[in-house]
Amino acid sequence: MGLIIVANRAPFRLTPEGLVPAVGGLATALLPVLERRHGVWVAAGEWREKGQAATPRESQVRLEQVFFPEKEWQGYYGGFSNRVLWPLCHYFLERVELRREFYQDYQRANRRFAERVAEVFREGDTVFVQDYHLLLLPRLLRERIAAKIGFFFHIPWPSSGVFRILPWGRALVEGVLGADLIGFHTPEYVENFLRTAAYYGYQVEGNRVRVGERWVRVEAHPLGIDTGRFGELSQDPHIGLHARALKRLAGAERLILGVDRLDYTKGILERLLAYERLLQSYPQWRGRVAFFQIATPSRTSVHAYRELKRRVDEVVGRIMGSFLREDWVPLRYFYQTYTQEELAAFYRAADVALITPLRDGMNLVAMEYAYTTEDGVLVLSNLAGAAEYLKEALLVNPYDLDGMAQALDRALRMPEGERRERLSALKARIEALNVQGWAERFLASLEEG
Ligand code: GDG
Repeated sequence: MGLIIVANRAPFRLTPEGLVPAVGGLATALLPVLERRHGVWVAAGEWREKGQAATPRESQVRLEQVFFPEKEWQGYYGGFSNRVLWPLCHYFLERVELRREFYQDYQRANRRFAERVAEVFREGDTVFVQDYHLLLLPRLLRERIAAKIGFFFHIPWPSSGVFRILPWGRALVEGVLGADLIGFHTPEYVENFLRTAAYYGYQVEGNRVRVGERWVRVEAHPLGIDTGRFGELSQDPHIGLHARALKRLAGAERLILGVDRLDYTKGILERLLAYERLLQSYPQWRGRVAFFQIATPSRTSVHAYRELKRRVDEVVGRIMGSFLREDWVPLRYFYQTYTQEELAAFYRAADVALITPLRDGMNLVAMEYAYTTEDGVLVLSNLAGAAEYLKEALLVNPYDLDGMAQALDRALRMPEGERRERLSALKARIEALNVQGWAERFLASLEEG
C-alpha cells in the first residue's frame, strides 16, 4: 500500500550534485519507511527549478512541492505557524500575535496542501501528516479523499486553558480531528488534547474522541533517535580524535555543553545565566570548568529570533567581561551549523550536557548526547518531553537559576560509579525509543485500527 507523508519541510538538502537526504530528525525517522513503500513526500517548495534539481538522488522517494505566493507564505509560516502556534504551544503567551490575516493565510496554505495531496493520492494510500503547520489538513483531506489519515504533533499540546486563547481553537481542533489517529510524544500532551476536545463539546471516552459516526484515537508515540548511527559515531576513532582536540581547546578539567537551535523556547539565556551563577556561587570552579554553547541559526526571518540573538550575544559578552582570564576562557559560543560527525565530537568531548529548554515537545539532543558520551552526565529540563522518559538524568527546573547552578555543581562532581549507572540506564531507555521503530509503530496502529 502506498504512503504519502505531508510536512512543511522536505527531508532533503540541496548539494551541487542535487537533492540528497538530510540527516537527523524527521528525515531519519520517515525516509526509510517511505522508501520501502515507494512513497511520496509532499512539502512546501524550496527548490523552484523543475526536473533534475528537484528530484532527490540516492532515494526512491518522490518529492512533490507546494508553492505559495510570498505574502501567503509569510502569513502561514512566519505568521500563524511561528508567531501564533509555536509560542502558544510552548506557553510563551506574551509572544502570541493573534492576527486574523495570519489565520487566513494559514487556512489558504493548508488548502493548497490538501489540493496537492488529493492530486497525488491513489486509492489505498495512507496519508501521514506532520506537525503544527498543518493542523487543518486532516479534515480538508477527509473532505477530498478516502484515505487512512494519521497526524503527529511534534511540539507540546498545551493545557486546554491555554489553547482556548486562540479565537480559532475550535476550527483547529475540528481540523486535526479529521485524522483517524493523532499522535503526541507524551501522555501529558494526549491528556491535554483530550481535555481540549472535551472543552469544545466532543464526546471523549478513554483515549478516543467521537466525531459524528467516527472515533478518533489519540496516542503517545515517543520519537527517539537513530541509535545505530549514534552508536557508530560514539566508536568512530576520527571523531574520538576530534573530541580530544575539543577537550584541549576547552583548556579546563571539565567541559559543559549546550546544543540547540537558537530559539527562545530552548532556554539558552537562562542557561548562560545559570552558568554565570555557578561561577559566582561556586568560585572553586573558576579556571577549572569551560562551557561550550552551540546555537544553530534558525528562523532568522522572524523578528523574535533576531532579537534573541542580540540578547544572547550581550550576555555572552558580559560573562566573558566578568570572568575571562589570560589562562582561562570560561565560555565559547558557536553560532553555526555543524555536520553530525562534528556534533558527535562535541558530545564525546563534554563531561556534562546542559539541556534546559523552557518547554520542548521532546528534545532529541538530550538523547543524542546520552547515547554518544562514554561517561558524561545529562542535566535535563523537567519541562522537556524527554524528561518523561529519561528519568536517570539530573532533572532541573530551567527557570530556577540557583537550582541549575546547584545541579551543575553536582554533575561536575558526580563520582564515576554513579555516572556510569545513570548512563547505562539512560542508554537502555534510548535504545527502546529507537527512531526506526517509531514510524512503523505509528503506521501499524493507524492501519490496523
Ligand atoms: C522539534 C521539537 C522534538 C542541531 N544543531 C545541529 C544539528 N541539530 C540537530 C540535533 C537534533 C535536532 O537538530 C534538534 O532536534 P530537537 O528535538 O532537539 O529540537 P527541535 O529542532 O526543536 O525539534 C522537539 C522534535 O521536533 C522531534 O519531534 O523533539 O521537541 O521542538 O537531532 O542533532 N544537526 C546538525 N548540525 C547542527 O549544527 N547536523
